Amino acid sequence: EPTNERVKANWRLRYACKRASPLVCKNQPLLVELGVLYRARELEGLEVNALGYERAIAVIKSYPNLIAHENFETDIVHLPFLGEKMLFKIREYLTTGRIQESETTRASQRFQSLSAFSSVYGVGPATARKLYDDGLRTIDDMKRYYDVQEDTEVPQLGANSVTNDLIRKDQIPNLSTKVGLALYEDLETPIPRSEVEQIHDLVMQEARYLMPECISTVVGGYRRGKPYCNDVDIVIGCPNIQSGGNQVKALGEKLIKRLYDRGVLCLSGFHAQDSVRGAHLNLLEKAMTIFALPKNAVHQRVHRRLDLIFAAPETYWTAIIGWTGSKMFERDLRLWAKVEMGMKFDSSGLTRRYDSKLFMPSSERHVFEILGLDWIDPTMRNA
Ligand code: DGT
Ligand code: MG
Repeated sequence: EPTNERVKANWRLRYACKRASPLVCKNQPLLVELGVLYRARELEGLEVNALGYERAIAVIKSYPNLIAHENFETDIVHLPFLGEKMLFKIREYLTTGRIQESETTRASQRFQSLSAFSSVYGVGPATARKLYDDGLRTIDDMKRYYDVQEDTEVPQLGANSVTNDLIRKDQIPNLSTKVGLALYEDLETPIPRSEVEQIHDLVMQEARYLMPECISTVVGGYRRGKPYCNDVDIVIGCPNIQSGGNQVKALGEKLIKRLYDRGVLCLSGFHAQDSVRGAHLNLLEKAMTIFALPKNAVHQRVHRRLDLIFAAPETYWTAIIGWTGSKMFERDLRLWAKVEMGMKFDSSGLTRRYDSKLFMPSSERHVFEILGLDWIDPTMRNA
């Protein structure tokens, strides 16, 4: 059943997890302009300022009508998170069809360079700024700086497992930057839905060989309906897995090994989940990998970032919600759970705060129910 009428009428509310947010909204061109301003602040490390823009963008995404002079005073000035400065920019767009600051920003060398640097796998805004301050301007500058040439050896697909058994944790960032640069063109190429599906099919074919009863959901932007994705995110669950001990991780490691043996992985590392604490210990494991479909596939040999999330039964549904996104939807879901419900929500589980009791939801809908939220279809979670 699709997102209900009540949620569709919720565009005035502050929590993104209570609003319907389509992938593309009526005011998309305005959001593209505001998106530049958001990105510029994020790249400059102005986090509070960036969040303000991110929230404003999310609020406008839920507004069901085209913003016009007729509804500006009646609706827009009353939307949450739109302060004077934001309203000024929207008004500027409304009257001139453009936002001056967005155009200046887009044209600036600094913005272009920082955007390019931070589009490399493993590079965040702080590193990007440092590179710019060191005089670098382009991806080619960056390739020289990191000593990545045309013939730089990228780990070969399937050649040898590069897992955290072999690489020290502190070497991973540098290694991933080098790999990110060596594979820059591949990793920049958007992934069409049909290729996401092929990758999912292949991964699950191998997973079911190890555990016939395991289940999976493709999450991330794919699940929110994006026609092209930047990476592939898959949550894999196993109804019969024991939550104690290391069974979740063991399944993950075995699957990674099989994928190497099939020649479709060239890099992987396991990451401890963000909330590895108390009740959630060993319930969720995440492997970040670089994957390419085999030679005979329709879409072939383009390196793709593939994140595999392995979940014990207790956390399967919260992991799915936590990894479907969007980031703003997730942020407000955590906030709602904490402030309004006295609960703690994250990908690895849903707990009551006063006694840390872990809930065991039986479906994604059940998680929404426990949180006292109306159901929102994944395609309407693009806050
Ligand atoms: P894209 O760029 O096409 O891959 O778009 P998304 O929305 O798939 O973005 P992505 O893959 O970075 O993340 C998917 C969702 O998963 C995102 O909305 C938030 C969540 N997520 C990403 N990284 C982490 C993480 O390290 N821990 C947790 N708990 N959630 C994460
Ligand atoms: Mg993704």
